[in-house]
Amino acid sequence: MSRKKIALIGGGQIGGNLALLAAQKELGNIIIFDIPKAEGMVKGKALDLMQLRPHDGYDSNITGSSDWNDLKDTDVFIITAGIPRKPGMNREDLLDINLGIIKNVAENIKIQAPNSFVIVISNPLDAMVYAFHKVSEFPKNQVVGMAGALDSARFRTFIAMETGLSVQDVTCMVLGGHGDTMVPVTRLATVGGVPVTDLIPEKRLKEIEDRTRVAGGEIVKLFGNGSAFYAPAQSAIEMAESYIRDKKRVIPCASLCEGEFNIDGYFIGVPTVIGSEGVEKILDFKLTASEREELTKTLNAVKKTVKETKL
Ligand code: A3D
Repeated sequence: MSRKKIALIGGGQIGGNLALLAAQKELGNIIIFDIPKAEGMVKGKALDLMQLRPHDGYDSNITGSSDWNDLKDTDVFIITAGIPRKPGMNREDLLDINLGIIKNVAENIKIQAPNSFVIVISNPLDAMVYAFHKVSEFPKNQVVGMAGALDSARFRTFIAMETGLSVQDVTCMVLGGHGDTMVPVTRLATVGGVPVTDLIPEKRLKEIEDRTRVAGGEIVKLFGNGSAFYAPAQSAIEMAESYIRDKKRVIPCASLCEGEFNIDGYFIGVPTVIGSEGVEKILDFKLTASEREELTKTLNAVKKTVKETKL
């Protein structure tokens, strides 16, 4: 079986970490792609990563490029091309610049690899994945956005920190858009199968939910320049791995809903099965009245940003 070809569009903070993690998991051969001005940077990162492999013996090949022709017949794209937030900015402030970039990337991917599976990370996420889908005209199973995987990992982290229990045993999900209106579904969060509502007082749980909603901003403030990159990279790698190894993991992802959760025509965070067919299924389930209300609120926020794309 030949190795998969994985292209990372954008070789900045997240892109470099994606390359490292994909190599460590030996998901395939990796190309870090960026604009011509950054070609030396991505070629340098690729060479540096090549020289890390002998220690643990990863055989993935890693290269850098700014030539779209090198990406012909790529199996998996992970897109981080664009600019990240600075303190005081919200994700929507990135729309104008990143929209132009995503459109260009979508047109090129359509030419080079029309059968590929595409994971979008660039912000504002829900609008960028929508734009990619519109411009590329890819079937909905081939396009997905990474956000819920990260937001849920943040929620899990805060619950583990609060209880002092292993993060490995914390299960929970965050639904909705990748913004301050996201919906941590606390009712379904458990530690080793025990409901968190029995482990953490309600008031404290509310504070953890609130911290989860603004967890990205908390890191932006600390950095002073740029946004989180380690956890976002790992979250996207989990999704890519599930596709490449046909694991059929259930991961909250921005998937195109066509009736699920009464949402139609929008990419938004919902529990998604990722396997060798890409987005294989959305697992719809019954929400409580207040969860439904929160989901409507987050959907309205997504709709507003999507409208601004004029697509
Ligand atoms: P950064 O380190 O600036 O890397 C972005 C890279 O994209 C740079 O190297 C640019 O040169 C490159 N780039 C710009 N235009 C193009 C183009 N047309 N083709 C190819 N490459 C291009 O940013 P980062 O890696 O920290 O973040 C990347 C994006 O991810 C930003 O939009 C962030 O807001 C977003 N992000 C999303 C999440 C989610 O959970 C959805 C989390 C963290 C960051």
